[in-house]
Amino acid sequence: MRRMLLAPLLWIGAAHAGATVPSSDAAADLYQQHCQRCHGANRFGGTGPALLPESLSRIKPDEIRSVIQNGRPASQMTGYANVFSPAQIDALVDYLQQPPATPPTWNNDDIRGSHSILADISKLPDTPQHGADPLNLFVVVEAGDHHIDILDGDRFDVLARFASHFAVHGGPKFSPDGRFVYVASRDGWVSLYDLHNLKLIAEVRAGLNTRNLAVSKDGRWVLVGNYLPGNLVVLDARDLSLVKTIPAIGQDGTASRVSAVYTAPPRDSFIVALKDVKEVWELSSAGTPDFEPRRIQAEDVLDDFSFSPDYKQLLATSRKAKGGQVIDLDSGKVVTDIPLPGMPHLGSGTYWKRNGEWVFATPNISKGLISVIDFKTWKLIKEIPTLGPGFFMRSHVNSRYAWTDVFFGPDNDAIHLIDKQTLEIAHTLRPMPGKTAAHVEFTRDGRYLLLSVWATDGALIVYDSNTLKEIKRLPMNKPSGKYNVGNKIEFVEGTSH
Ligand code: DHE
Repeated sequence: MRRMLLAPLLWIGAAHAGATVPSSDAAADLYQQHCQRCHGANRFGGTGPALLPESLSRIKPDEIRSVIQNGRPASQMTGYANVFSPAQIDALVDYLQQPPATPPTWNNDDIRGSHSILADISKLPDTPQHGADPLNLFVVVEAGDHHIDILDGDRFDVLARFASHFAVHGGPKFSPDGRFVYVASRDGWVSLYDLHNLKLIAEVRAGLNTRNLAVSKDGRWVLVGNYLPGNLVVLDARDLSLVKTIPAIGQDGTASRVSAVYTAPPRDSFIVALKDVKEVWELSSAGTPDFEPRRIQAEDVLDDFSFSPDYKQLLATSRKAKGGQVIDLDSGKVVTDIPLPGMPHLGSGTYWKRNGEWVFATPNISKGLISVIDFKTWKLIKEIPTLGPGFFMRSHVNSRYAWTDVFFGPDNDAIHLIDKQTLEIAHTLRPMPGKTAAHVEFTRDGRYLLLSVWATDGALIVYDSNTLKEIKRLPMNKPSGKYNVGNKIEFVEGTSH
């Protein structure tokens, strides 16, 4: 709406600007009018990535121009070709490659200075105070107004709602007993929330532009992966105090951003994907860890990855390579390439058993198809055409179907239910016609599932997973991800890890 109101004014500006090349000040003004809402006033990043020479250095100016003109398929970035004149776009491309007025730094003192303890855990009861099943709670991110809801997974009532930091992205992670949840926002804030007492415990800003976080197997450490500064930040999981920062620097000295961090419970380690150097890192979290990375050479840089069910291999994806690679964590070797033609939002793929064998399936964010891959042979079993590219796919061991969205295009209100054995689309639902339907998560027993209608006047819809009947509809403001405590702490089949 905001953009539509401004557009006519900009057309006048564009015609005017056509004669002369806009100055750097004019580009800075355009940035503040149109870009800062997502990319941050200082260009340090927000919902969108940081737009700084450091983060853009590997991208050619023509590519930056094309993204401003046409948008970016795998993200929320839309095209501005009808808003800016070509000269204005050129000026913006140039502006974004210049250092910002305020240099982007975030050091250990900044992290410590941002840390606050909001409640004294030692004075809080250590049993659930809400009467609901603590392992069947849901943490629901309401992206529209930056809030988080805690939902009773049996009655589907909201038990608590609190403000999050700007643009929570990626799955919140839990302590092994399910009492604490750790939430990261794109602007670097990490929050610690007590699900027994429904209280915020602590917060810290671990970076300027954060990718995601992981919690160690024993629940002692939180590892945060940052784009800006390109580093890993180790926090004490009890209160989010800073333990250590580890710059993401490749063996040859090249500085990198961190794409993603995950915990690998059977290995008692963290696995780290690096975005600018061809390395995967493993950091042991066993005993008293020193957090020194073991470096594994990859064939390409990694945007993200999924684990095989036994956590021995990574299915890694790279936007540049337009495909995937399988990396064996024990041998530290790349095993093979895998056909993933449409840039999956990989952490959101899922796996299940078909004819007794594990299969992996993922939507692709730039192609309307689901890739189904055999975990043993790494061969493509099937590409299932869908009504459009999607972000997420979820299932449960007790569900016949894997649910997957059509996030992009005219059919973004559709949800496909893929039969896990026949690999055919068994049903297509349209929960709220005309509004994006996306991201489901099952209750702990798999009997029900919660689906997001991703709109300002959206909703969280509860379905019976067998009859597919709607059980309840809770109005919500752009509900995005939702996470079941029991499913997450048990790392169950069908959900994200
Ligand atoms: Fe995500 C998870 C990366 C765009 C919503 N997304 C993740 C994770 C990664 C990732 C690495 C896993 C983190 C974890 O769970 O610990 N996402 C990326 C991208 O690289 C990409 C394509 C571009 C970018 O903007 O960074 C991207 N993601 C989006 C969106 O545009 C979405 C739809 C809206 C938003 O919030 O920005 C989006 N991503 C999500 C959600 C999850 C997620 C809801 C958690 C899924 C889950 O079930 O665990």
